[in-house]
Amino acid sequence: MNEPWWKTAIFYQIYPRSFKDSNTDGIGDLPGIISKLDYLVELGINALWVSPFFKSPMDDSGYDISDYCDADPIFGCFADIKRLIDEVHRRGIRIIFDLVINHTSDQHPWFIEARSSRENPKHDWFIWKHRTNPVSGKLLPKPNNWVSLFQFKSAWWNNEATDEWYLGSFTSHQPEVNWRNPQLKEAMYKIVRFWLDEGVDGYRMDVVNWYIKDAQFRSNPFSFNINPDIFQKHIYDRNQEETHQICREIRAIADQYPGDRVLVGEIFTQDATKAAAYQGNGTDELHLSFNMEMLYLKWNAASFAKALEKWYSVLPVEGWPNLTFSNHDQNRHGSRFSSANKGHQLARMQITAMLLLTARGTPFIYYGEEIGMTNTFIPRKEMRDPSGITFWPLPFGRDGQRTPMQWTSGESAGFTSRGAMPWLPLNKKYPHENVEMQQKDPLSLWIWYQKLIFIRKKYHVLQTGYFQHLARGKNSVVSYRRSEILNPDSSRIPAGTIDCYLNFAKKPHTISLPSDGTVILGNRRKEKEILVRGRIVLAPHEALLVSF
Ligand code: TEU
Ligand code: CA
Repeated sequence: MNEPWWKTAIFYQIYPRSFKDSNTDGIGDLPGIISKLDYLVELGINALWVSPFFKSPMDDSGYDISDYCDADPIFGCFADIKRLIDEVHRRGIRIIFDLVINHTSDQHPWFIEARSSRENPKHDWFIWKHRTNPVSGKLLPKPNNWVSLFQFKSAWWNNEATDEWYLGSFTSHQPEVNWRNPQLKEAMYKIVRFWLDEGVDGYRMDVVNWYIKDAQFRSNPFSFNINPDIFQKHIYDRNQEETHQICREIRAIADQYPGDRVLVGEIFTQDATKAAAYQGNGTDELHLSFNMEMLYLKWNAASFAKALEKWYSVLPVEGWPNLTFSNHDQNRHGSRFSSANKGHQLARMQITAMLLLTARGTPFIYYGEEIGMTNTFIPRKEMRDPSGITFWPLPFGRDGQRTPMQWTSGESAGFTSRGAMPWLPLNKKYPHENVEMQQKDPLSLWIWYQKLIFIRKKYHVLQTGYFQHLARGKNSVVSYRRSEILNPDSSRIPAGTIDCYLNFAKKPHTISLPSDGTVILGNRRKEKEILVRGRIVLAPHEALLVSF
């Protein structure tokens, strides 16, 4: 089989501030990540996406970069980055970095230069509008109604030195670059090449669909949707056609390198069709694109099935799906799918893990989901995320899903050393929800993830086999078949086929097994148990994987 590695890989997202602190300042860092690579090997992970660790004033926890080619001192130094790449590769793991090129930090030298005068050669590298009428000197109205996502006011910010506004759609500290300027483009492409030259296996690309803005800067029409649209239909500040050209150009750069470098786009929209569009014809734009719809699902079998079906149907024929339920921006699915009943809580996490790791598409695990981490309540005075502070007391802050990894039941959950203060409060549940305890408990979620990961690696059909829906959420059951043959006939199931049955409800449900099978993994049945064809009663919240 000659599949590129990223089709069969199991990704794990690390948020560097929160993974492991190595030097007692309470902030996770690169040496900390390196010290936990063997942990990831044990779990079975073979690809990493590391959120930004580059030089940054941290106005958006590192998604505001002031030097793309070096580490921020709080995370380590350049040599640590090189060591991370080497250590990861030595273990047969791939690694992708976060490419944040829709905007820079306002402390980036490019912006400092650009804002100094209208004549500066880099002035046009950012997006500007006149602030006052050149004749009367009177203040002009804001150019349009575009809003900054994390400050919830106009996205146009004052620059005294040039008497202009610049555009910053996240915070005022994240000026948007002008992708229509050829020199800016070249400078960004140099950065793209920089880490590829250093051996990185690809990029997760931040807010790809925001790169290009409407040339006429028209105002967006009104929308009723607050999150993520903040009351606007983003037809002029997002998803502009020219963005696809940039994707093609970056793809062409990646393709010049050996070893199947991968581009994974964050397409910030809940519209799967748009997410798929950034894979172009399946060979000319991004290799993978996140479908954010999966991060907003409620605990409902029909909506899971519908979202999956939609995702598979909108991708280009040569495109490839990826699946994820949590990231650093959205509430952890341990909380989104929470249940008051503790038994159900574990089962729900088992069900989503089984779906993530047995459906078709490259899985992305967010650090801590393997132990069922949930969101942490963050009091106002301990908030770090600008959006949390802006919208408080509305619950739009993102700190709650970024709290330190829970390694042990000891002091500071083993995240930092004795006496050090973690940068965000620890989740109070850590004394009984942590890696150390769960690794010893054969019935824990950690062991469940580990088993699923090894199962996915063992059975090739789970990686690249066809996907056929059986029950699309009817009676709260999602079930599907993975097979090397397209839509096999239920009366003649080819050997090597695997079925997955997931009961989302707290009541049992009877299904019909097409043929005698063997339990590969189940949360209500023993492994290797033989199941006879015909009626089978799925227990409440049962997750069952059967091979034929
Ligand atoms: O995210 C895009 C983004 O703005 C949303 O995911 C947002 O965080 C969400 O609506 C909140 O509910 C990317 C990064 O992933 C995010 O961390 C950055 O803050 C943002 O871009 C700016 O770089
Ligand atoms: Ca540290």
